[in-house]
Amino acid sequence: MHFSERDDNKMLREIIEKLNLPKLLEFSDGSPVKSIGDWQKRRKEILELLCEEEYGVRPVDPSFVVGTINEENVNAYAGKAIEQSLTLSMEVNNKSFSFPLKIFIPKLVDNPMMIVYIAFRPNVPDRYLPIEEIIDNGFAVATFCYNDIAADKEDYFTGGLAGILKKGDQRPPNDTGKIMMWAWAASRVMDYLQTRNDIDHKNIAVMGHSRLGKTALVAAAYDERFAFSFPNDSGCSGDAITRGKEGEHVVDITERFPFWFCPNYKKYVNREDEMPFDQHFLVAAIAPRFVCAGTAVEDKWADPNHQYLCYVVADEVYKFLGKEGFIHPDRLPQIDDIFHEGTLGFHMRSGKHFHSRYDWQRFMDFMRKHRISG
Ligand code: GTR
Repeated sequence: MHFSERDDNKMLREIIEKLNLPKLLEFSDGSPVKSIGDWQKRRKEILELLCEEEYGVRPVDPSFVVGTINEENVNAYAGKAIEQSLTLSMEVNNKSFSFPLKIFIPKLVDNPMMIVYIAFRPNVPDRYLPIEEIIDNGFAVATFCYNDIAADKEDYFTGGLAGILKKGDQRPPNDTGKIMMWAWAASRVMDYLQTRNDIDHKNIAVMGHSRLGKTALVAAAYDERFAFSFPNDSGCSGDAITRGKEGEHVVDITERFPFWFCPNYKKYVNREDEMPFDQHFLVAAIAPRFVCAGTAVEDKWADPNHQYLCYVVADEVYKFLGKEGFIHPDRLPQIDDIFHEGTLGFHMRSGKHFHSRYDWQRFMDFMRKHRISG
């Protein structure tokens, strides 16, 4: 499926021009990005900016991560899968930190592609994680519960990783927010996965829904070992362009969930036009790797139109790097749209905010289609 209007995109360009977005291929001092080397520097600049202004400083990588298998069922799901319960242990700030991880490996497939799923709840299966269906599709899964990293509530950064990183009573302006902590934990799972020989290391994805879709984007932006990112219904502060969007804004999200972000993000409450970034910076920082988004037509709080526009705009960097980028028609998304041809993918399903099996099927389709060989 190719769209002849693709290079023109007149209608979408008009919408985007009005948003007056900060430029991707221009350094913060105004000089242009002219080469791949320039882009690598620009990417660093973008990642630092997002740390400073939105998600907070990224914690340092631990010097080691050890995975201990506590329980194993080699005949799980009617004998189709190996199921393991593990503990990942590491040292952060000279203190030990550990969290539980579950791994599912399909037995009938050699070298399965792997999805790191950042979960709301520790139990598997879960309404967002239909594990048997995923196994039957030949994918391996590694999953952890975000609350085991840092609690998703205002606990004044006293527990878990947040407690270990805490610097004092007053949060510094660029203090690490919890989205960044959950994303950092996905990288620790990646550290551990490097030590296994039963998965396809070239095709490891990170996936999450909603606040954890935001997290899946941050995880892939800061860790180039993730070949794919699948943000589902990630919306505000995830994959939706903030300027001019419907539904949730910086004012809403920072009021209800200040602990997801660094304190600096609050500066932009009702001043979003002054942000030196927008969410296309986050998606572009993943280039040239794959990102495929799930959206829902009734999820107005996230705003599927502005999610779509984010990929339309981030496409510029993918093209600059010689990739296909986002292949789409010159119009806003419609119900049942699936755009999977390019490096950036997108679907919009019927219904509300939810991580449905339909979303899972589309993400698995995308990963099969773009599997990196060798
Ligand atoms: C909402 C929040 C959204 C989204 C959602 C979720 O309350 O405003 O940004 O993250 O929670 O995670 O389900």
